[in-house]
Amino acid sequence: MRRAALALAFLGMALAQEGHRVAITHPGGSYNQEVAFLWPWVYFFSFVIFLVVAGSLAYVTWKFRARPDDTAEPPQIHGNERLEVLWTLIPIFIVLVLFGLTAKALIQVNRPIPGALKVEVTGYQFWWDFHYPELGLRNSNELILPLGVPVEFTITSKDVIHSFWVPGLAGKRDAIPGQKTLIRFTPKEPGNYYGFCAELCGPSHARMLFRVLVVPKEAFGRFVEEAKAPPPVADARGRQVFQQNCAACHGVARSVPPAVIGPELGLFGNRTSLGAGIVDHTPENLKAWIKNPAGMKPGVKMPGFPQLSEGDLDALVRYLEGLRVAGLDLKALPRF
Ligand code: HEC
Ligand SMILES: [Cu+2]
Repeated sequence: MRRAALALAFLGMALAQEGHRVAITHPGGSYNQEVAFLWPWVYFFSFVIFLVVAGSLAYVTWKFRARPDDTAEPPQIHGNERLEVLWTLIPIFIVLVLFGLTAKALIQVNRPIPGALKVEVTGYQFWWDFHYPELGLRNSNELILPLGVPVEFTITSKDVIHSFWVPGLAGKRDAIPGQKTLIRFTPKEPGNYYGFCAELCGPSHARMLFRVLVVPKEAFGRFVEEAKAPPPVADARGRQVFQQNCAACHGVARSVPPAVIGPELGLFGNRTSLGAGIVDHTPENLKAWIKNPAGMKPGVKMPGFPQLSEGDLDALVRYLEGLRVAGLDLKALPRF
């Protein structure tokens, strides 16, 4: 009995955590703050309408129920002008109030913000690329943002339609090949936010995740400065293995190479996740990924490397883990 209660409690906690991860009411950013403001109004009017409609229906059904001594047809009533005017005017009023509030929120979230940090988001089957054109900086699958600084995202895709969605921060935006879509928001709470692809895009659509790491402004400034340096070489042999097997698809320059096929790995050592957010970043998961990515992600566009010797694999992992900037502890962030 106590065990069952404990299991239930854990389940509740797990659900609460999961719920929080995808909570669009979590006002982690300016966009969601507007949405969170709209919700109580919509709920309020919906509740009042529900009470009035369901209440009158219940009342009328009970009051005019058939009685044993009913023989003739009851009096037939056709139309009631006062009532009809009333039930036209009240909904019009409600619609106008909701329209006004929604228009205000829409204008607010779509207003261009001068001096906003620009980020170009590109969706690929099945991963995400993030480029800061003004900073000459590029990272994949994990997007690092400064707290309290407005950001303007330009979103596109290299293959099929994807959709960029971080429920804890803002609404969805489609990533459409050959087109650019826009979304703007200011992160208001530091943390590790979960992002999703919200448009069915192939066998691993559900495994096309990403993370948004909102860090204090000073930490972001340091990160940008440190990331300008060429990536360190933690293991010379590992680097050689990388050049021979991986460099055709993966860049490590932390900037935009001309033609990329796979995620930028120049900041890979700082990632909290692996395989576009699907598993935690550990050396074991990394080895399993390199040997057989398709085992973790069906339809993945990276070949496996089962032929690498244990020694080469270890060296490669050391090299990849070394591709990081110091002084950026992303694992300590609260998770939303
Ligand atoms: C043919 C191109 C190609 C080659 C060669 C290749 N990869 Fe990849 N790699 C990809 C693609 C595409 C992805 C993204 C897969 C996904 O998440 O859907 C990827 C993802 C990764 C990731 C996960 C990155 C992240 O942020 O989660 C790592 C790590 C990685 N590759 C390492 C390697 C290593 C090490 C090698 C060499 C042994 C290698 N890759 C060779 C195309 C390639
Ligand atoms: Cu997708």
